[in-house]
Parts: sequence; C-alpha cells; structure tokens
Amino acid sequence: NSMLSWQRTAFHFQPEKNWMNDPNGPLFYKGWYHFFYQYNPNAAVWGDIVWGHAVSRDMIHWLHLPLAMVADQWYDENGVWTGSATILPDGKIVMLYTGSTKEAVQVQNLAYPADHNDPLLIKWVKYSGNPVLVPPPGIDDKDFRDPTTAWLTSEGKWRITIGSKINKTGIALVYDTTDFINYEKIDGWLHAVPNTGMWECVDFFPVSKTEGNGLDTSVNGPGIKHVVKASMDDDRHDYYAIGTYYEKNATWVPDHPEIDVGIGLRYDYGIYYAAKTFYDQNKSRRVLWGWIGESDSEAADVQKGWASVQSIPRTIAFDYKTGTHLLQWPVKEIESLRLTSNEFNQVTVLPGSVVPLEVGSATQLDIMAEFEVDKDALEKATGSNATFSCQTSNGASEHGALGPFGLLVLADMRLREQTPVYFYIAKGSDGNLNTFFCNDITRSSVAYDVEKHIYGSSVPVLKDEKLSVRILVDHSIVESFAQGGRTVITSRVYPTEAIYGAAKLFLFNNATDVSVTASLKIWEMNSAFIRPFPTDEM
Ligand code: DQQ
Repeated sequence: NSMLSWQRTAFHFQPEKNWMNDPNGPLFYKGWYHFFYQYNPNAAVWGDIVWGHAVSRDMIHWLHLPLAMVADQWYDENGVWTGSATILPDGKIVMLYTGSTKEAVQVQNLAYPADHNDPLLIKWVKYSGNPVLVPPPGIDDKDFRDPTTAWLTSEGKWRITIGSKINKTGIALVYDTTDFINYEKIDGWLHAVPNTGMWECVDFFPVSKTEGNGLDTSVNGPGIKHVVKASMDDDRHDYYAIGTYYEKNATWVPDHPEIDVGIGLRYDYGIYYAAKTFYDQNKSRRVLWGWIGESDSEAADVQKGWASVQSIPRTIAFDYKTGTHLLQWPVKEIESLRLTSNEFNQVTVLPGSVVPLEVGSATQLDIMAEFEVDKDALEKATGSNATFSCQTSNGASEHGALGPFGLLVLADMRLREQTPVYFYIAKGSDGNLNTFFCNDITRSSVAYDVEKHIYGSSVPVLKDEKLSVRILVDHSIVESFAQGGRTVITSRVYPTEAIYGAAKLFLFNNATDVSVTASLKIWEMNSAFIRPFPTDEM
C-alpha cells in the first residue's frame, strides 16, 4: 500500500519495524552518540518491552545494534523499562533502569557495559545484586519508575530522582548513593504538585542564566537555574518548570508557582512524550530526545508494521530574553541534510488569500519563515478576544481580525487535505496583544480513523521581534518551532492525497483586518542513512 509506505519517515530515527516508545540512556562515548529506546521486538503495539540500541556520529545517520537488554531476569521479566545513563569521572558508564518484575512490581536495576573499550558498547551486563531499589514504604508497587541521570552533591555523593505519586499528588523521590548499589532515601521529595497524578520520566538538569551552552548535570552555583520536567501519565504530556535547587535538603522550588510542573509550560503542544535530556560533552550542549507517537488507529499501525518515531534531537537552553521559557532547536547537524533551497522575499499575503510556494517535492522540508504584520492595522484593530485558545478555536478556518496566518504544509492542489501551522494574534479589550502558535490537523487527512486536533499555545513575542517559525516536514511528521523554539508543536499527519508529488506548500492568511508579509527560505531535505546491523547472512 503506497499510502502507508509514504508515511515512513526519511530523517527521523525509527527502528526497521515494530513498536518504539521512550528514549533511554542517551549518551556520547568515544566518538559515538548512543541511543537506547523502549522497544517491542514482536509487534507494532506496546508490550514485551526491551531496550533497542543504535549509534551515530552525528545523531542524524544511524547504525542499528543488537538489543542492549532483554527481559531475562525475574526483576525485569515483565519489561525492561525506562532508564538513564551516568558517566562517572573515570569515563565509565552506569545505567539505571526500571524493571517490572514478574509480579509487576517496579524496581530499579543497575547495568553497565561488558567492555568499556568497545566504543559501540554492544554488550551490557546486569548487576548480580539487582534490584538495587524497591518501592519504599507508602509508595505503591506500580508507582516507582524511571530513574534519572545522577548528579553530584558538594559532599561528593551521587543523587538521583525517581517519579511517583501519593494519592493524586505527583512527586519526585530523591536518593543518594556512592556506589550505585546502596542507596539512602532522602526524606521528603525534590518536588510535588497536587492533582497532577503519576510523574513518569522525571528529568532534572541545570541551565545557565547567561550563556547559551549546555551544562553537565552536576554543575551548580551562581548564574544557574534548574529545570524539573515530568511526563504526566494522566494527560500524556511533558511539562517543565524553571526554578531553584536547594542542595542541602534536596528540594527544588519553581520561579513561578502558577506555572509549576504539570500545570504550566510544556516542551511540546502536540504529540510528544517521555522526553529525556543528556549533556553532550562533545559539543558542550544539552540535547533533548522525545518520543513521538502515532495519532492514527492501532489497526493502521499493525497494518504498516511499525509505530512511533523519535523527534529530531533538540538543543535545549534557558531563554534569558523571556526568563520564563526554555528554547528548543533542532541540532545543527540536521542542516547537513539540506539540499537545494528556494527563497521567497517579502511576499504579501492579503486577508483571505492563499499563495502557492513552488518548491518542488514538499514531503521532506526544512522551512524558515518570518512574518511581518502591518503595524497600523494592529493598532487600529478593535480588541475583544483575549481569551483565544488554539484548542477551542475553529482552527485555521477561524476569521479573526489579526489571524490566523501562516503556512499550509502537506496540502494537495485543491486544499482538500492541508496541515496549517500558523500564528493568531488576539487583542484584549485593554489593547494588549497576545500571540498564539497553533497547528490544525483537523483537515490533514480525509481518513476518518485518525485523530483531529487543533494543537497550540501562546508564544511570547518581545518588542521589535518579528514572528518566526521553523518547520521540519518529514512525511507523516511536522515539527514546528516558533520564536526560536519558545513554543514547539509536533504532529503526526496521515494524508491520503497530499503525498509524494502531490504534496504542496502554501502561505495563507485568514485574518480579516491585516495583510502579512512573509519571507522564507525552504530547503528540500535529504534522507538519512539508518542502517540495519550487519548479520552473517548479508
Ligand atoms: N514508558 C515506560 C515506563 C515509563 C513509560 C514503559 C512512559 O518506564 O514510565 O515502556 O512512557
């Protein structure tokens, strides 16, 4: 079926077949980026979870390796679940991961490479004394999972956090260790937020308030803030908050309690979950990986034989301009896939119009676009709808005074199928402007058995900033970054007609009161090499 095979992506990481979920233990070692992931070797649905493994020189081109860990012990018989890597000062690696025991109790286990001289780290050994941690008193057997990368305390101990919940309060438990075998539970928790439910895949890392480079996980001191991120099992989104870490009592306090973890900012407003960062000591940056699931039916996944992809790895840093947001941006290496480009300068898009952009094939693109809105019109517009929200709006077919306007990706000539990525400016009765960034997938596919959402959120736009967006289109994935990565939306789309040569690109403006001027540079993207592990038969 050529429609299903078109959906397979060209430059996003995915296994050759079957189901994948969370990124696990990403790290850089002896010249290679290692990526592990939750994998079902037997089917295109979740289950029988083991650790897949692949290596890369640049996080773009990959070589698949044999499974790193399988469910072969009583303490992980029901699944080798999510975990994280820590690189010790002597360069050795320890991996902590959650095992689901044969009784489905969640325990933490230790593993390490069999041979530290092997740059590919092909063989992994599980510690003979596993498990190293079992659920503590007061914590349910099924609410204790996903250990983080460890960081050092000033006393020289390693500290980790593990997600859990008590009643409906999501929490992050803290443990100290010197040897990764024996652990001391620290009273209380790193952080807790009522009514957020189970916290999965907690991440904790420092960001610099002044410099764009990333920080190794143990770095602390003046000029540094700490981020707590948790994946909310209840609503299946990744939430973060920026705050202050108090090492002494192992707690963290958000800068703005009203946008605390689970109730404020998200990494991504589309389909994106269980993300994990690592410090890339090769390029002094912090890199974020995230799992992008499917929004078609399970039957379709089974039919196509695979499910899920990983996001393009993103550098992640503190946005010192807003002081409230993180900035996410595709790693520089993705630019090595750029082929021919097309530029469009100062294209006027009148209210109610659609403008085709001739770019040849439009299924693998890297789009950079800037929009300027007529200033006079912004001033003159009468305020009203400051309560706008992407989710509850009419999507791209809304006709507001000052939006929506943006791009239609993966659209067919007749616009029967289209995936709008756009801005919407709302003016309050107080005259203040509030900018929203949305992605409407309600018309991405004429198929009925796919999810139809309008994704999005507000995006801070500072004085004298133009509106800007970067969009990576890769067959069934659209990853969109507004204002340098302050607000990000990833979607999965399943067009039936706007595929292969019939996939086109357009500008649109459905605002009633403003013209916009768009300038764009658009690259066609090459495919990445994602190679199977050579076996004897080859
Ligand atoms: N996925 C893993 C768990 C984790 C969840 C199991 C998050 O360890 O909590 O596949 O997607």
